[in-house]
Amino acid sequence: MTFSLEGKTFVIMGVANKRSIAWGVARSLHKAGAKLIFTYGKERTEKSVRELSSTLEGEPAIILQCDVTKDESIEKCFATIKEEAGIIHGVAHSIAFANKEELDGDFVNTSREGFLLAHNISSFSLTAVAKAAKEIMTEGGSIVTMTYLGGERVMPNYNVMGVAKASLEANVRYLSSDLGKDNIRVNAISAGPIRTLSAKGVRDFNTILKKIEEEAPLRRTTTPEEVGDTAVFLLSDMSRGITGENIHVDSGYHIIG
Ligand code: NDP
Ligand code: N5H
Repeated sequence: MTFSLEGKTFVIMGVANKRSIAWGVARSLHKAGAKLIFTYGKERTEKSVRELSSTLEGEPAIILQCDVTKDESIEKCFATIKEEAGIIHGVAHSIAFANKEELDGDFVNTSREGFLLAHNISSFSLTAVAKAAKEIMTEGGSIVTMTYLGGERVMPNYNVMGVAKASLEANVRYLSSDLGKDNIRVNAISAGPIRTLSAKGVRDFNTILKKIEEEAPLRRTTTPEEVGDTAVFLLSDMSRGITGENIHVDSGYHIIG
């Protein structure tokens, strides 16, 4: 077994710009020789994904819209992938959303609408994507999603997203139980804080990063490259005995206090 992913095809969902964790995953997968397919949510994201993708050497990647709030969008996207690529060997799901105003103040004030929106995009989307992807992972495969420590512990301001990540982490376990018989593995990476578009506007982000530099066992913050390389491991046969797991790529911060 090696880390080479030559001859394998992976769908990467959630590149918004060069800072996206999904772009870190894309670069690591590309280095390992994999063929990539990108999906984006909003129309306005397409240009950025096309520009980034064109910086990767080799055959141009397939790039498709997949708005995970719409069943038709997911169906159409995976039907096109089947037509254009045949089978796939894995999916990197790097998607989450909550209304900005609910990522501040007291969690108890979360609206029904905001709660459902966060859970729809950040957790249910993994179930819906796994169902569609399963049909074209006929040689077995691996699905990886991104979570955060706020799904296991109460973190200031993470609020409804923490509850959605707890759901996502349980989603990983139930999906891995279902899909194991098809030799499809499902795992999560719990990433340490990284300055991305989603993290923009988070109050005290510098303070959060500084605390990690001071307290995490490795005394440094997490990079998208570190997450990307772990994703390559989870998406490759090197991790063939691992499913339903949540691997923390966070400089070890989760073991502290
Ligand atoms: P980005 O903002 O770069 O990525 C978030 C992505 O979610 C965007 O590409 C966005 O695409 C996509 N998205 C949102 N709504 C939808 C939708 N309806 N359909 C399809 N795509 C959608 O931020 P990150 O890279 O930080 O986030 C990626 C993942 O990593 C998230 O799950 C996040 O919770 C997780 N994570 C992030 C950490 C961090 O510190 N940054 C730490 C731990 C986990 P579009 O705008 O086109 O809709
Ligand atoms: C404890 C914290 C800090 C407080 C909480 C931050 C939560 C962030 C997650 C969500 C995904 C951010 C989000 O939905 C932002 C949107 O409301 C506004 N942004 C957008 O719409 C942009 C344009 C698009 C691209 O974003 C999305 N998501 O579509 C957590 C931090 C220390 C770590 C962190 C930042 C975790 C995480 O899950 O991302």
